[in-house]
Order: sequence, then structure tokens, then C-alpha cells
Amino acid sequence: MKKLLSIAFIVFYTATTFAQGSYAPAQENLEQRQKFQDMKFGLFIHWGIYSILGDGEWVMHNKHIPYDSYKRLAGFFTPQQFNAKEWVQFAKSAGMKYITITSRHHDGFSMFGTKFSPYNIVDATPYHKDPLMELARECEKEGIELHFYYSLLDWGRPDYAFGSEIRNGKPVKGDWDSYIQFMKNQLTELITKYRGVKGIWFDGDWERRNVNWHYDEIYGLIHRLNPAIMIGNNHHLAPKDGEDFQMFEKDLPGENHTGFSGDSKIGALPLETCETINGSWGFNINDNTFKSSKQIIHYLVGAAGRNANFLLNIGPMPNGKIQPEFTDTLAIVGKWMQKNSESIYDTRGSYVPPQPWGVITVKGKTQYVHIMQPQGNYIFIPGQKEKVSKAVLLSNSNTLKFKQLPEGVFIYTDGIAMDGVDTVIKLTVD
Ligand code: FHN
Repeated sequence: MKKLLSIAFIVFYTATTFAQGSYAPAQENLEQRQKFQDMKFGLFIHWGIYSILGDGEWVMHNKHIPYDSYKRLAGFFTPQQFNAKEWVQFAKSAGMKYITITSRHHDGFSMFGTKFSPYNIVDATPYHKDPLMELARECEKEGIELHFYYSLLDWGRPDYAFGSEIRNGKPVKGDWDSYIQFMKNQLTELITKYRGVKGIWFDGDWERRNVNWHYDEIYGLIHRLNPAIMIGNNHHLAPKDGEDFQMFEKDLPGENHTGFSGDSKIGALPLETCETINGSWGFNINDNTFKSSKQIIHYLVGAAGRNANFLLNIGPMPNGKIQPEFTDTLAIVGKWMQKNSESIYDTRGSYVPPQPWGVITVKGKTQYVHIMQPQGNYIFIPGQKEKVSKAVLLSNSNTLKFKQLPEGVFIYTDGIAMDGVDTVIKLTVD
């Protein structure tokens, strides 16, 4: 009886401990979280065999292409003009500090050499090379961090059994244990073979809300292989135990234009939000809804002011080139970063919430006031707590007049040439 009671206690204790969250991030991970937040700006890349069709990464699903027909695309995928150096330079000159690339999207095609599926770029295409390995080497050389997007959802694998009813945490059809093991095997490859990888970006959870994804095992494995790795999951929910950052899709933290962000209240983890440079993730030949450099800068600044990183997505073409509309826009963003990046890198969001005129980013005793929507001859910063000793324009160090009251600070902008994109004022505070 005594033995039974102690077993019951252990079971109860373990269950409640796990329910409260058992993950204690390692020191390397805590340091990586700081570094991640310091980087602020990353390049998201959606690239796969779907790029050949120029209709986005959901083309197989949206156009009802049977899996066996879709798989033929692998036979035509020869990105001869892919050049890891060019991609990394493209990201660097835009002011980006990290790259997150699709290693495997929902179509199940692995864009890296893997022993665990023949359906991969090295074995199934005439290209026979591993672009992610080239990218990993180049990123390491250039001091750019590499993260891998990894889809949980798979439209083609029989063990995943897309469309199957879910019962008792598993698809009725398929072989769930085999699928979970497959993901663990691939994730082990991605973390151990590709030097320098610092993040895993999961996506597709939302397709099966009532399945057991075995996150405790998967996240545990990743952190055992490399405790520093930042795990994020685009499940559009509050972060789960074992995750290292919270992500938002097409919404700045606190917004919910997409309908995805309603259940993901802002928590204490580092934040990241992703958005597309046009309207598509994967290459879409028909999508001309290009965002302007000003829109992209505003998104970046808006994210930084809300304490989040901005991961800007491009879908490269099937030949491995990045289309000129993207390179042109990001060259302008890069020029802006050359002049203004001190107000972005290494900053955190202010306790002052976003205002009609813009946002504030903070680095130690410096606060950067970003005026993106000028309001007239002054702006008001409500609830400014620290005493302001100096206000200057970041662009030319000219001093600005200000008045501090218990309710906040007025900064007078009359007589100064406002920047059409973002007028940055540098406040020194005590
Ligand atoms: O279905 C995917 C989509 O293709 C793309 O990868 C985005 C990126 O955030 N995430 C999913 C939709 O939530």
C-alpha cells in the first residue's frame, strides 16, 4: 500500500511539474537569447521545388496536384545560379544579422542532404548538391547566424497521413511513431551536420491541434544536441514549455490583423515577427505587390519598438537568383541601416507603448525616438520616467528643445527637416 502511494505521488509530482513547465534553459541558451534580441533584423527564405511553378509554396495543395505528380518537380530542379556568397552578401548589405531558411516545407521535400528520405535535393534532383551546407559555411565565414525552418506538417508522407482522422493523439491512418522518429532523425542531422546553426523554426502545428507532437522529446533532443539552439514554433499560440522565443506571423506583437495572433499574448520570451516582401512566401511570378523600402523600414522599426526582431521573407527564383525588385528595395533598406542602425541593433523596446507618431527603442541610457508619422511642431512622450538631459537628431547631432513634465516629455520639432521615412531623435536620460 505504502509503495502504491509513493508511486502515485511520483506520477502526480511528475505530471504537475511538467504541467508547470520543466524546461530550464542552459546558460548558453540564455546568452543566445540576448544575442538573438540584439540582432533585430533577419532574412527569411522560402525556397523549394515549388519555386519552379512560380505560384507560392502552397501550390501543390492549392492546385490539387497529386503528390506523385508534384514529386516530378524534383527532376527539374537545377538551381545552377545559386550562390551562397551572393545570398549572404545580400542579407548583410541589407543590415540583416541572421538567415532563417526552409529546410523542409509542407510539401515534405528536404532542401538538404538527408539519409532519412530519398526525397531530397542531393538525391532526387539533377543538382546533386546541398545548398544549405554551402549556406551554413558561408554564414559562418561572414558572421551571419543560420536558423532552419522545419515543417511539422507533411502533405505527402504516408506515415503522416495528411487528412487522416486523429484519435488518441495520433492519426488513425499512417504511423505516427515512425513520423516522429523521422523528424527527430532529420533534426539531428540539421543540428549536428550544419555548423553554426542557432535556431529551429517549427511550422504546421496548427494543421493538427489534437495530435501529440511529442514536443517534450523533440525539444529535449534539440537542446541536448545543442543547448544554445533557439526553438520557436509558429503554432500561433502562447509559447509552450521548451521554446526559447515567441513568434508572430504578419503581425507586430500586440496586433492581430491576420487572426493568427489572437491566442498568443505577448510573453516574457524574446519576440520575432515575420512578414513577406510582397504578398507571398515562396516565389510567386504573378505577385507584384512589392512593399516599399519605407514600409519595410517602418515594419523593422515598429518591431524593434515593440521589443521584437523582424524576419523579412523573400522567395528566391528556382534558378537560385533573387529577383531585382527585392535586391533594389533591400539596397535602400541597407543604406538606411548604415545611417540609423545604432537605433536598432542591441536595443530593446521601451515601456512607453507605440504612439501615433511612432515608437521608442532603448539602449542603456539612450532612448531613440522614431518619428514615422510627424504630428505637427512637437511630439509628446507620455509617461516618460527617466529625466531627459539631452535631445539631439541622430542624423546631424543638432540639439532639439524639449520640456519635461510629470506626465511626460514634449519634444519640439519645428524648424528641423523631418525625414520622410523616420526622424530619429536621440535622448540621453539619467
Ligand atoms: O503555411 C505556412 C506558410 O507557407 C509559410 O511558411 C508561413 C511562414 O510564417 N507559415 C505558414 C502559415 O502559418
